[in-house]
Amino acid sequence: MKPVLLAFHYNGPAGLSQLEERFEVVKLFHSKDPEGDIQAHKDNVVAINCTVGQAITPKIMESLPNLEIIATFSVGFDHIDLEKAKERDVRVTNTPSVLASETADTGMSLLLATAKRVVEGDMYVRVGKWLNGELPLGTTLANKTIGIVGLGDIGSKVAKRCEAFEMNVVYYGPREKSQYSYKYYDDLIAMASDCDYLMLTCPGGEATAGLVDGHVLDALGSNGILINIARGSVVDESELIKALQEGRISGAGLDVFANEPHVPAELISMDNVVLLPHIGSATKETRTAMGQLVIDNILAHFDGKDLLTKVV
Ligand code: 8YV
Repeated sequence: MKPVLLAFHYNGPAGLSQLEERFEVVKLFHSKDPEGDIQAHKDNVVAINCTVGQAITPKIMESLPNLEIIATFSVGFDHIDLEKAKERDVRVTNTPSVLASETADTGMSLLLATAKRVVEGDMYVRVGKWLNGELPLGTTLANKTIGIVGLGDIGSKVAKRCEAFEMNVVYYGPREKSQYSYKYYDDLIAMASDCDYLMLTCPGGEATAGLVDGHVLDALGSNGILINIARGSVVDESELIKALQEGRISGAGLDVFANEPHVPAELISMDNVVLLPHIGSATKETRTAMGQLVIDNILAHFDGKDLLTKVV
């Protein structure tokens, strides 16, 4: 009998067939009764494959006595209880570097689209408004200051792209990174008040929950634009809505939300906001590379090799 892999996430036909060579794959992504399926296989489950939004709770881990590894199809791991994983000696892996450039590109798409009113402009042409006059002016990127919140894998790729756009790059995070010459702030409000644009690229989870509140938005100011490609939880969403409604910031480009896939009606109704359905890493090439990295981590673990991208 093959050991069982609980697949919360569908890793495509090629990924599935690689996994099926080694495991009995329980396809929870198809299941009408995921709880029942987990219970039916619980003693044989050795691996979990999951992604963002699929909470791997202490309760799930406790119900799987032989679980050895959780491999998430994401760089973020705020949906996995790491304390419980450590306590139970369960490995956790993610997919960091393979998606960094892609996600940075999504951040730049949102930055350009919001500042230069690209989506609004497209609609302007389609509904025939151009016939009656010009679209209101956008905002320049060159020579403006962008503050990056979290200069990690993705944030540093955003910084490089912003340099190519002739922007002045500064950053905020838990510590200064000596390998970069960008100006570092240990105070987010101070940084926001020096910035035209704020781009969030930090991890989600408790440490960053509500980091961008009304005070940070006020510091960014009425000409400022917020871009979020991190997690919805990093921003106090109701404060963001208020700040946009009251003109205390100028606009926002958002790929992530507090309660995905639900997006507040207030945001949907605003012209100065560009909304994306969490597509930071969503290209065929990048998703294929992420899927392969998930599998390679799982196989490395069961072959007794070092994990490629270990979280714990
Ligand atoms: C998801 C993401 O992996 O990597 C992350 O942390 O948020 C995304 O790239 C993707 O949405 C698949 O669920």
